[in-house]
Amino acid sequence: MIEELLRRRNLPTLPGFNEKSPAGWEERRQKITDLLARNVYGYLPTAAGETVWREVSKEITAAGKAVLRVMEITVPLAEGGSFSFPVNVTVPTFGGPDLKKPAFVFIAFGYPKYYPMEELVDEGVIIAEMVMNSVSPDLDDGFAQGLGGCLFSGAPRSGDGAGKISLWAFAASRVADYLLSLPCVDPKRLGVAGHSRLGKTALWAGANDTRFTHVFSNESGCAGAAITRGKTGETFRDIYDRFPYWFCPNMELTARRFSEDEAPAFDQHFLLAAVAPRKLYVSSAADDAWCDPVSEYLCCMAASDAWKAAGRDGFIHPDRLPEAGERFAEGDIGYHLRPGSHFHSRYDWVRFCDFIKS
Ligand code: GTR
Repeated sequence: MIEELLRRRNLPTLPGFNEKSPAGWEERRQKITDLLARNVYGYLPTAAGETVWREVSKEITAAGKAVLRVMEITVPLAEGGSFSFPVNVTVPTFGGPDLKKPAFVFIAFGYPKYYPMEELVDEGVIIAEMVMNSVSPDLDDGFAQGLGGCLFSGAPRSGDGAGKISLWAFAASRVADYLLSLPCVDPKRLGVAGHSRLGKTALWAGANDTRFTHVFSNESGCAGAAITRGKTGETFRDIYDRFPYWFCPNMELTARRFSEDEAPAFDQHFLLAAVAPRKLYVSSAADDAWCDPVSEYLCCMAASDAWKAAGRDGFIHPDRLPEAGERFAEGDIGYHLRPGSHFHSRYDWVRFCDFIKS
């Protein structure tokens, strides 16, 4: 029954899956990220050298259970000059500074309501919180401020020039550069996580940087973890009309083609597949009609082929749609449908922690 729902979406096949002797997965994965960079998000900027950092401040936090360090991260840019931004790194103190712990790069709005810090400390995970507006403001600034200003100086971008999602994803990788230098970070459990527009960003960061071993999308919906073909709620047209600066200029044509029934030869399961064979977690909320949880669930099913081709389990799920409150996380793709509305709740975070720790 559920396969039939997916068939009706008429999705394009992942690159190489129809060929007799397809190239290796990494080559096909690269093809996928190229396609998405050219048509949706734009290419990430290029670093001209190693990331460096310095400690700005340090304090004990979470009732003495963790250390919070504010770090300033600096990356030299291929365009010349360098760009710096702050990141708040919370490290639980139990087990000492050398006990390897799972770590998340959390690409954040900066609202504390989306981040139950003390609970995460109790889960024993490290959180490096990077706030989107300190990398590039979430507004149509003509790419004149922040990282965008360093790259484009307000000049028009090329068709595949980085949108804000690519700028935020690039910064997430620079935070990973720092985390991977710490003896307390377990490089086999390095996550990247975000909610909504930043869930889209987390997926795109995971597609571009294979050092992220676990990729977490919370209610990312349109241009995130939801299939575009047959999607209800927000469409590519809606999102591009309101937030053109999240994407590359070529997204204009992509949005038009999706709305005129000339859909391009990709869909969002390509984005999820670009995480394979690493671990992926997609969370939806039952009342989040704008995101469309059904299209997120079907997208996980469609992407699962990329894991299966590598001899892995992919997405293990029942032959039906999920009920609110259900979670399927035995395979390489974890999924839950939280009761309630669009939010990055404690419920979601606790399940992210279970997944990265399992
Ligand atoms: C909405 C946007 C969604 C989602 C959301 C958010 O307005 O249309 O795609 O990204 O914002 O980020 O909160």
